[in-house]
Amino acid sequence: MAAFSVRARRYAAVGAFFPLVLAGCSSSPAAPARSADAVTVTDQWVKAADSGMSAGFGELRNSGGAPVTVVSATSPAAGRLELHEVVPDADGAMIMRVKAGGFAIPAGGALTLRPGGDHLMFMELSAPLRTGSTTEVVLTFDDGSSTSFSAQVRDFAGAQEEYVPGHGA
Ligand SMILES: [Cu+2]
Repeated sequence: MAAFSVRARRYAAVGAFFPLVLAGCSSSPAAPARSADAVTVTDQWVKAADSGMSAGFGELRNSGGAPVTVVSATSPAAGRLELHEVVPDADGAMIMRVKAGGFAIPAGGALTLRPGGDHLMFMELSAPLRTGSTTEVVLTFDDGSSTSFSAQVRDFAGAQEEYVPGHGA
């Protein structure tokens, strides 16, 4: 009777051990990293505008070991955001359009959003973007993760490329 009791306690101890092992696995380094956790945004700003469209810029740095892609963006300042590139049209004039496939950031690399290059296009501004104010932006990646940042609104006379809707989408 006494021997049986000892064995029963030993089984109970083994049973209690397994859930701890499983819990440990779920947080192991082999678990896939979220794109949003690998990306930091610096030098971010948005061009001041009274209505219509504006554009956002900054540096997106990917500290991860795998490439990541921004596939969409939102901001309370605009009805919608588009991911734009600037390219020459058939006549050599610089135009902007939706960047097919989104913004890819190489592993360990960076993508600079700047006037005359890739940028976040603010469409259908919900209110004037006043110099010195800030606005929130959320970037969503192709793995479904997202990161947000606050961008300062600045005066800027450039970034007047003609918009060609429907291209590159
Ligand atoms: Cu644009």
